[in-house]
Amino acid sequence: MKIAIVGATGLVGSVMLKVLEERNFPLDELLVVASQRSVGKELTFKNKQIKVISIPEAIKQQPDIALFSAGGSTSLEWAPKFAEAGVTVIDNSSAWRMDLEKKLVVPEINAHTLTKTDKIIANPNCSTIQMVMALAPLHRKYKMKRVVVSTYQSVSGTGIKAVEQLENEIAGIKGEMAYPHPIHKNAIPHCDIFEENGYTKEEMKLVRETQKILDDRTIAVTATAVRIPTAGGHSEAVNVEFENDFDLAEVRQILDHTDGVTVQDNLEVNTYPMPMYANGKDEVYVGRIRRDGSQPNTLNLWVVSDNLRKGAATNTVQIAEYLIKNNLV
Ligand code: A2P
Ligand code: 11C
Repeated sequence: MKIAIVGATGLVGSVMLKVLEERNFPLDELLVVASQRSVGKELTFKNKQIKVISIPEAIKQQPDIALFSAGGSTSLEWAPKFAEAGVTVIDNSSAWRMDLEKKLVVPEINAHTLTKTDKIIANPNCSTIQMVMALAPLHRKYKMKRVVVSTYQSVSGTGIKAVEQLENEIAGIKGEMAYPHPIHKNAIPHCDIFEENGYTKEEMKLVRETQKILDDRTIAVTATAVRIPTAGGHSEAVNVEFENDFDLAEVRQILDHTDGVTVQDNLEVNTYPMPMYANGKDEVYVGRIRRDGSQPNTLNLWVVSDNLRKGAATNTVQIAEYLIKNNLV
């Protein structure tokens, strides 16, 4: 397999390199691709130096799969050109997620819908992936009616500039601002741009992408997305109302048996998921599992995952692994 990473010098791109290195991925050749300003720069992969190439050069070299994480406008412009050249694109931007012709895939949930004709496959938003990983198995059993989610999102979700803003503020250095406000010692209820309805785009991704991945437009979702000064992962307080009643022990058992989900929930020893410990891991951690006593059939969960790994790079690589394993490229 010849794989290209488009956006290989970026935050997610560099995690894609790491994830490919760690897994037993069937790789014969890796192309690392970025903007013109990075062409010729060298990146390390499996102790070897690989030179960054441009997008047109990458198309010429005809990879089997291109993993894109170079922003929405690059995806909109270039993903169709790769697809026309016969390359399967797995795109981590928001460009194609809600396109009716494109699949939005979390492998543990809906990879079985993929076929050979899917040439541009969308990777969901990080905060959606971790939430649906925890909710999908419960939805199958109890049928979800409504989800109320509040997120506590890492600065790494915004990109390198935001990580630097936090580091500069901690060090007392004046630098470029990625956010309209300081993030150190702060919580900013504003992730991505505002839409006309007063919600942010990040909040609406949680609504629309959840319905698309679970293939159920009847699930009501409402979200508040907040940026906090952490770097290790996103956290989410999820309140979910089901059509059918549940048993808490059974909920734990279902989550315990879900691939990619780890339950961390032992109050006696103060065990619950936290971004500091999710950092660098591929799992989605679920804890604080408890019944919402204010209305019937309703559950509260706390869900944490490394947004750059399962929320982005790992999920993308898992889609590629699925395609290869099932002869879909
Ligand atoms: P470069 O490093 O050359 O700017 P991040 O998400 O961390 O901001 O990274 C974005 C990634 O997308 C980087 O690898 C960046 O490359 C790449 N990128 C941005 N714009 C383009 C473009 N027009 N063509 C190719 N790659 C791009
Ligand atoms: C954040 N979820 O944390 C965003 C980052 O739509 O892929 C990823 C944006 C996206 O700000």
